[in-house]
Amino acid sequence: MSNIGTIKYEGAKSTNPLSFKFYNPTQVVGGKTMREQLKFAMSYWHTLCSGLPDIFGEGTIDKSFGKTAPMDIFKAKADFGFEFMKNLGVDYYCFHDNDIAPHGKNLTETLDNIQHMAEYLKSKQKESGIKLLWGTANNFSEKMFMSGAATSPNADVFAIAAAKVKTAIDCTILLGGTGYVFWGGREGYDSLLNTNLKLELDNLAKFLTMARDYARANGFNGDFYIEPKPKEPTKHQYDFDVATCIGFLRQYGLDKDFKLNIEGNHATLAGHTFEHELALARINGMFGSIDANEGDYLLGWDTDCFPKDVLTSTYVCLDIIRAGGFTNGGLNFDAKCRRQSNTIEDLYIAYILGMDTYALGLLAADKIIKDGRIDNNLKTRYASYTTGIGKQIVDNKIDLATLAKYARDLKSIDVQSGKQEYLESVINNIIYGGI
Ligand code: XLS
Ligand code: NI
Ligand code: NI
Repeated sequence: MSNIGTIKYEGAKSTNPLSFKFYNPTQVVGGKTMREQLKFAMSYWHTLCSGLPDIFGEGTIDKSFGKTAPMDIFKAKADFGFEFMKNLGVDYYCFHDNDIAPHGKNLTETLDNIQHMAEYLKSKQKESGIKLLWGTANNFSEKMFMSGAATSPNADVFAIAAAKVKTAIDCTILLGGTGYVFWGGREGYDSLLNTNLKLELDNLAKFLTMARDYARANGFNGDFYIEPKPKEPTKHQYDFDVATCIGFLRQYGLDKDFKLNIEGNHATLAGHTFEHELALARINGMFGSIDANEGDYLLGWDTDCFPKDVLTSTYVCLDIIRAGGFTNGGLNFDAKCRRQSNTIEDLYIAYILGMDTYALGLLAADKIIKDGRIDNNLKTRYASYTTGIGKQIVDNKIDLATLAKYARDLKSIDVQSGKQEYLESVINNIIYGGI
């Protein structure tokens, strides 16, 4: 246990690193408190498990929390995690099956350990009021998953993946989780020379369908999420981006049960902005949950940095508000400290950074909506679709030949400025106007 206590809101003038400067949980923004709007969650894996290794070197922080026996280590992780969330006022967490319990000698022992620890987490939830946002299964770390899980060429691996997902779903139900995530892990391929693309995609859909049916039959009413990511570890991940996932889910009839868990760093790896992915999910009714993190401009992989970019958090919060807020989802910090930030204090400060960044984003997004300049400009820009020929197009009241005749009779047209720089300056004006 650390000796760091409750983290309090001290306001922007405070220089205490262990205080919130902008995140004031009880402050009402847009009709709800910041705490209700943002629904922060702790990622079990980065926070309680990762020792921060990289491909050139071992971990720099020990996360065994002073214990040696495997089960004791995992209980200590849970104890620390719940204290950590309580101190920060983080109300939710997310986990992979293997994050919460030690591996056993075989699959049955491993699954028993996971179930046993889920009971322990249930008691921790009960005494703290902290809730599970979503659960998932790690079907990518072990050697047997090297060629995928649901898309493995080996049917026995498919079966083992199914067993793990069944237990992870059971635990999610036990813990009252409102979501269940599938991140594709190794569901993808590196070479077409050894890949049956059609069978792999069909199998992936079959796997998700079975998981959905099992969970629904066993009382899970929450949302399933696919978490898009374009590459890493495989060259071609099947869940590339939001558009690809929506197409896949619709093709296989899964779009009623599945939404998307959108991660900032995955969006940028796919060549999109975070807000593009969120907006596309939203307009398709598939906005679900958020993995809040960011990449590094100079490194081309999933660096999972804690969010610090207020412009991005502003755009993300605008989209959360436009989607009507979270329902079953929340804002999970799928983020880790840099390898050189290897103390428990660094971990607290990293969460404070992320939470303050999203508090600023929420405050700015609320101001942008109230200010009205951005929304009004958008309305004016598309005004030609609200009357006359434009309205007929929108209402499906006109055909191509009639449009052609209309076009020939036009005397002049006036395509107006997109005013991008003006709008960007409005955003700066709103965000930094108080400096
Ligand atoms: C990896 C993913 C992973 C998922 C959960 O890049 O972000 O952490 O969120 O499996
Ligand atoms: Ni993630
Ligand atoms: Ni990621």
